[in-house]
Amino acid sequence: MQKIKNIAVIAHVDHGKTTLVDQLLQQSGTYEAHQEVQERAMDSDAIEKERGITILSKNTAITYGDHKINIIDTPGHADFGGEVERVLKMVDGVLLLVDAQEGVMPQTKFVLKKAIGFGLIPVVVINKIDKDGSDPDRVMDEVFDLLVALDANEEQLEFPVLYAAARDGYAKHEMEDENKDMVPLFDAIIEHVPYPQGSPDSDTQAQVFTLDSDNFVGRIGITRIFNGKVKKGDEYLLVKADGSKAKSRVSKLIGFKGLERIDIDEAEAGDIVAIAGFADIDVGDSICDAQNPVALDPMHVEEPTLSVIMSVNNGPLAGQEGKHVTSNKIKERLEKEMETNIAMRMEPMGDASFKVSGRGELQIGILAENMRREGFEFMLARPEVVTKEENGVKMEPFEHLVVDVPEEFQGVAIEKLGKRKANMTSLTPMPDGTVRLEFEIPARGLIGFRNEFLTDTKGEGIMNHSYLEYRAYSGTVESRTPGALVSMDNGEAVAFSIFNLQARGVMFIKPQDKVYSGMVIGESARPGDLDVNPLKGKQLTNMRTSGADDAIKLVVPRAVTLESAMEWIEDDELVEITPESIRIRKKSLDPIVRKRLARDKKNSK
Ligand SMILES: Nc1nc2c(ncn2[C@@H]2O[C@H](COP(=O)(O)OP(=O)(O)OP(=O)(O)O)[C@@H](O)[C@H]2O)c(=O)[nH]1
Ligand SMILES: [Mg+2]
Repeated sequence: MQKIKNIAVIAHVDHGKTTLVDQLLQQSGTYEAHQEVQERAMDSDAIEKERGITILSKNTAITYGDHKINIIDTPGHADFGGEVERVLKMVDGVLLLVDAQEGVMPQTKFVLKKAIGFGLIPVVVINKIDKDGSDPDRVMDEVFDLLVALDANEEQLEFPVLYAAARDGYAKHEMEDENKDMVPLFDAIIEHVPYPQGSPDSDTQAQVFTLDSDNFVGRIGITRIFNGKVKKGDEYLLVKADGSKAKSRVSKLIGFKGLERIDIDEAEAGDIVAIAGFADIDVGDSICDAQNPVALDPMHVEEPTLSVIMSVNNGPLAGQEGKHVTSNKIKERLEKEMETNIAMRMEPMGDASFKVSGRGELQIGILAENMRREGFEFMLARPEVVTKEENGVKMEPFEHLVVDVPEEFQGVAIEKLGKRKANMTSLTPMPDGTVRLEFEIPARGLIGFRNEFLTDTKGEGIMNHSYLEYRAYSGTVESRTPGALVSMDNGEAVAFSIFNLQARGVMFIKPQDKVYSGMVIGESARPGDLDVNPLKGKQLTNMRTSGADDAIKLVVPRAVTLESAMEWIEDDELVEITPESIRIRKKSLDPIVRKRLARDKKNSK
């Protein structure tokens, strides 16, 4: 039997997980000398590459000496925390990375809490020790305190620690040691991560933790084998979470080797392999011995906390830029997404709209971004938190928020967060002159906060949050103060009028952009919406002749991105998304209807 170690790499976003996996791949000798590992090789998806973040967890396998090490790289962003939770059940150890400067962050807490809960002993890697502001001793203390706070047992508190610069390819036991290679980390994995339990001679039990698909063989389940063997061509019983069962043959068995996948005939307890041949295989399903099936516990995945209504684009520019615009097409696409993305939900709402729920704006934003790249057009409404009722009490999700701000902005950050019902739990001056503030805040209070926070801190503030728990509903939370500049006409925006409107606020459009009546073209400097005309102005020919107009200087408009728009909009606004444009509009395009609604709202207050 092969000696196997199964590990997951976990950390807060950007602390260097994927970079570390690159180095482990490179230095394990899994590759021939001439093969080069691409930077962040595991981030294989287009959006992952572009944004430099991991969205889906992925696995690879390396050989080190006489060991096979299965490594699962996980996403660090809080919205994808559900992925991490699933993965932890599949491994026998974790590498917990912590940035030697940033230290323990919200998602460090989230993932470590889960790992401790599963009884895993973390191999702690203080990473990025090459950074100027790094302070490995302080960070090490933070990790220790966190483990104590999480009720880690004595064995877990004896965790091994390494100091590393993943990017530069070295890890070491003591800061004084030489910067050499990853050998100390490899050795720590072999020494501290337990061997898989289970026996190859027992009845087969395997569990699916990720899905994949292949044009030739269909759905593929990436599984961890806990007991027995899985052989190509043999028949097994697939047991689903709801208890339903289906027998089928393994049509293809795939093993992992570095970034390659290889066809294999057999795999046994302790290993991670990909299995094809089960038509409706899903995450959490068990693959069991056909004669003596004993299913594994279904996986617990935390429920979505945020939802947004997606609807057919019905604005005046609808259908001009996208290929797929109908409600049927959107429904089909969403249904397909829900098959593989188990952390998300979709519910048709009638009148050509759908409620899409997930763990955060980024998760929903990435689905929307993928859809627009595939040629879809649609609209999104303002995200809402998913509330629930417990013993007759209305509950809402709370987040753990950490903001790092230069000292001079501490006051404004605390004040603004207070209005959003945040409760400060700690204030720590950092060595670099910034202050680290920690809060517990209803997730509702965070919607739209990022923009405001960046403005208030002149772009110098950093904020990070991750899901905490459901708590009692905390009443009204303040939202966006500035009103919208709303176009009152259809056509192409004119430079001269944009120039005049600049004094009224921040523009979202540039000359020649298509606009329509009811479209939001900027953020007003004051509260309350303002109807404006971006088409009015002198003809271009006049502009050139007039000396005064030559001085027209247009400020660069604020870029409207999918996520910034989702954060910015209010209840009576929508984001219009097409393959080419992101526009913001009022729900009601008719100015008279809007006035009436605004009046009703005022009267009801
Ligand atoms: N200075 C320094 N930078 C590093 C080191 N390791 C990684 N980085 C950089 O940190 C950034 C994030 O690295 P990733 O490997 O993508 O981090 P990650 O933890 O996988 O990020 P997510 O998957 O999005 O959570 C990249 O720009 C890396 O080049 C290091 O040892 N030192
Ligand atoms: Mg990554």
